[in-house]
Amino acid sequence: MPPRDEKIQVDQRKFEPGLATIPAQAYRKALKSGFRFNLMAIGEPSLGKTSTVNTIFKSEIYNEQFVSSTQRIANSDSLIVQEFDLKLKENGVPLILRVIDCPGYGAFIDNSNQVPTIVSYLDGRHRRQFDQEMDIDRDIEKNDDELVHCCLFFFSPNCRTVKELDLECLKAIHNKVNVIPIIAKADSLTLDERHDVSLFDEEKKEEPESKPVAMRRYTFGACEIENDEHSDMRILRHLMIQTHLVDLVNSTKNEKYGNFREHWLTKHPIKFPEKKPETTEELKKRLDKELKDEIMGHKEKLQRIQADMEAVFQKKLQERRMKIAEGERKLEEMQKAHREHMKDEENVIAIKRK
Ligand SMILES: Nc1nc2c(ncn2[C@@H]2O[C@H](COP(=O)(O)OP(=O)(O)OP(=O)(O)O)[C@@H](O)[C@H]2O)c(=O)[nH]1
Ligand SMILES: [Mg+2]
Repeated sequence: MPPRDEKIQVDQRKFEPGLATIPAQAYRKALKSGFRFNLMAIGEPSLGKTSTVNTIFKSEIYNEQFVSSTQRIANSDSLIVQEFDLKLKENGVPLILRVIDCPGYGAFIDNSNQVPTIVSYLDGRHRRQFDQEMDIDRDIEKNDDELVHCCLFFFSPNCRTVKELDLECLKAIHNKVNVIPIIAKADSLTLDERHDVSLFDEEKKEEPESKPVAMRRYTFGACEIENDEHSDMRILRHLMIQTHLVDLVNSTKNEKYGNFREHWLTKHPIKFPEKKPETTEELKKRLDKELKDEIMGHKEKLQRIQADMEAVFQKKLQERRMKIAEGERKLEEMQKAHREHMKDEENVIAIKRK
């Protein structure tokens, strides 16, 4: 007898049911439904939020509908959460990008209501997701994930320590959204200062030299945005879009939204309507009623069957009667024809006798 393991081993040469096509199927489905990425940017005025998001996606994401912090400060005394959707496509791969900006963050003398505003926005997204899941008519194919998948959090380069407001905000949002901290305008730091706060460490890739390069010119030289020696922009884009976009989306759903869901359900457990236990009398009544209904049902069914059978019988009887009447009519015609024929024959014989 062969050893147990050998018995269940599959011959790899014959084992080709088509598993290799599964990734292609997933790819086709993903292309069809498209991808969604919801990106938030938080930071004090003029730290480069707009410039950074535009540079990451190599597009003019922000348009005239977006309010800058300067406009917000002039027109109001608090922050707003502003969202803007746009469709991007690269080599046939569609992405719906939602940029969520918070113009006015850290811009006022009293910034005390700002963190609650951001938290309530994030909780609102989670709550919406939860309500959609609980909806009896939920459409699971619909790609309208509105959770915030990533937050670029900008720190001012001029501070020795993290500001009170930033700390409060990070504490409040870190378990609601994936946060990527960014030292804004790091090109204004010296090399030593920059080394101390370097966020990413990745292999460098050569860019073709002939391409035009985005850069900032200073009296002392130029800062190339896509050059890893000068800026972490290329590495940030690589991490956020090329290697970890799906991870960010999934971890938001599984961990961040999962936290909210667990917390929410603990606080608001789903209550099913309580049913009072039946008394013996009620049980007897219910069973009697069910029995009566069943007997009535059977009687009605029997009556229907009898009526159907009667109708079929009457129909067949009618057909048979008509057939007999037709036969009689034909027989009469034949007798009549025969009588006439005999009469003719008699006439012919009488004539011959004369
Ligand atoms: N030195 C330097 N300047 C930058 C950088 N990014 C943006 N800037 C400049 O900073 C200024 C403000 O940039 P924005 O991108 O509008 O900043 P923002 O944070 O969106 O500003 P608000 O929306 O008003 O809060 C512009 O003049 C940019 O050119 C950077 O990395 N380094
Ligand atoms: Mg801006």
